[in-house]
Amino acid sequence: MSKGTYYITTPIYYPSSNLHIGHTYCTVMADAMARFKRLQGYDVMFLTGTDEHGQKIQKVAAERGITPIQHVDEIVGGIKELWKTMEISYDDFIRTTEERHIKRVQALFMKMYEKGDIYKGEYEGWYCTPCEAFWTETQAAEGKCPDCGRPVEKARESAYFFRLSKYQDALIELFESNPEFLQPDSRRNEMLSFARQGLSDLCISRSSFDWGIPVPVEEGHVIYVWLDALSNYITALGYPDEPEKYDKYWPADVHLVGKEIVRFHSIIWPAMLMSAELPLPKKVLGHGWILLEGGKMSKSRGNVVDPVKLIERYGVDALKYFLLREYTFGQDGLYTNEVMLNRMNFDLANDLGNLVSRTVSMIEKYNGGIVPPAGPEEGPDAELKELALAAAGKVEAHMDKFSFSLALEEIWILIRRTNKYIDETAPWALAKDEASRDRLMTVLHNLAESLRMVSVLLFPFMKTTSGKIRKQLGLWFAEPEWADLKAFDVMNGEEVKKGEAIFPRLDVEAELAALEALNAPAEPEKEYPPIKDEIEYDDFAKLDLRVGEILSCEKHPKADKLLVLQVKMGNEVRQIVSGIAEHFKPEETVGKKVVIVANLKPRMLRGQESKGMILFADNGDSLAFVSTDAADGETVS
Ligand code: ME8
Repeated sequence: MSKGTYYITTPIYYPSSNLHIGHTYCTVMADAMARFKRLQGYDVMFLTGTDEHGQKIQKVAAERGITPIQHVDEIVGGIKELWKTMEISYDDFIRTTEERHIKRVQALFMKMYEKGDIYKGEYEGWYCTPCEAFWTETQAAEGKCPDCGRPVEKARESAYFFRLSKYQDALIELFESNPEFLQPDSRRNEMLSFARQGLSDLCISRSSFDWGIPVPVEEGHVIYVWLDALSNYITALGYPDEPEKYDKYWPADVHLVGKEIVRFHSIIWPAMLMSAELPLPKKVLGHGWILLEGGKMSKSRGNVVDPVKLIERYGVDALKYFLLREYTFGQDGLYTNEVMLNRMNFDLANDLGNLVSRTVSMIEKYNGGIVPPAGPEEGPDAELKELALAAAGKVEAHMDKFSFSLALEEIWILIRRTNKYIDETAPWALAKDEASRDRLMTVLHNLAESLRMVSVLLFPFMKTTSGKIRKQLGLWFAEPEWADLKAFDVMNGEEVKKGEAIFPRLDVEAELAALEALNAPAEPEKEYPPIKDEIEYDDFAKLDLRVGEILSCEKHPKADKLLVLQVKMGNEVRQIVSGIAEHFKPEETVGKKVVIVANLKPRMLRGQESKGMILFADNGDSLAFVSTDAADGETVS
């Protein structure tokens, strides 16, 4: 029986370039929560997607020399591939360039317009292109964006405005009367004081570029990208024209967002919904950033951690575990390879990996691979059972607060206790004495049971690992259910089968070196001069290019930069003066076969005649010969 609906969203990502580990952090949390709620019996709707309009995307596409849609199609393909690799269980993926979204954003705009909350005016302000955000004079102090610190530009245009100021009191009332609406508290206090300082009306259209959703009431304007993007949370549900899912899932239980976009989600979005007379989301949760030593990850600074490389090396679950376990929700945290590798080694290879392999091996060795039934309780049995049976409730309580790290810690308390149970009961010693056989069987049963519980508890966080454990325990036939955690003594007669180590031990030093090499910032892309204007074939055909062999070469007597070369070209030897003295010594040129522009009008260069020109490859700093094996005198065409 369904426990009700649960609607969770991630931000929709900008497909300006590929996503880094910081972006995956939010999606991994949302995925864990979605799976957790499903496991508990909720009817879950998990939405993610991409935010594809706006000046920034238009700019990036133009720089790449392709259309915006070509650009976003390519990047979005990569993002979907990444989520597939990471086993992200989203129920829908909304792209803001989809027709279903466009028409519904326009419908929402009209609803707000007809309410009288949208009016036309003139906008002048400071605009941060990378953030797509307009700022007031005080906000953009010193000409810098208060979010990202990059320079802002003055922008002025005739535009449509949303009466955000009208909703100021309602928003203050919302933050004050419903502290749960925005968490953590630090963010709520920040937004409360932001709202109390006074909200200006918001400019919600642009006419300086066209990559956006057209304003339905006037041509030549596109809807501000944040209005467009925020609407995704209801357009994906079919609002307003196909309201079945909307009626079922809205209002959202939670919008998970990064701390820098809390303002958009807790002020602008609720005000838009109030204007359209729609219910507000139940909760907005702002998470912290994953930082690198030296600051925030940024593609343009070349300091990003690529999740794909980590997954290829350590697997999806190791990365998910690390992200969920290491960082405290709401706070910033530092990423280092070392911290990650230690987590993988201590928690995954040592604690969990060992428990699985020891348990399965001992059941194989001491009972022919069959899980024995429960037996009389003795020694540490009661404590182990109690801990295992209490785990579900504790994990639930932490998950209610989005404390993923503490939820996992709770599971690891059980894992570590079970490992300790092995040491305390010493099955290898029991196996030596036939009289202890019953006790040995009870111990094996309890180990299998505890591990079964662990496999259920882990399922929302590390689905594949949970599956591997269950397969080794002979539980492959059943998907785990939360209710499986209610009883301890249920296993009897399952056939265990040892598999590969679920998390092999890592050589931290060697891995550190390998990761260093993998994540070394790529060389900045070299810039090449643009291709010159097109010419006709006839223009090209006028050139007479020949192969020549350099017979001798000496310095020009009167010019430091010039060399004087004698070049054999078929039956003729001619003198060519070339400006290459800074790049080659005279003797380095001798014997080289080169391409010559043979019909270039002869010129006198500082008193020496030059008949033709030798071609070189030029990388801006140095020259290289364009050599050939062909015989001198042959034509090049
Ligand atoms: O803001 N650590 O998109 P976006 C943690 N399109 N989170 C990080 C991070 C890091 N190092 N870097 C980025 C947008 N993020 C809008 C959203 S929603 C209607 C529109 C998070 O691709 C960031 O905090 O720039 C944000 O929540 C998310 O990635 C998307 O960022």
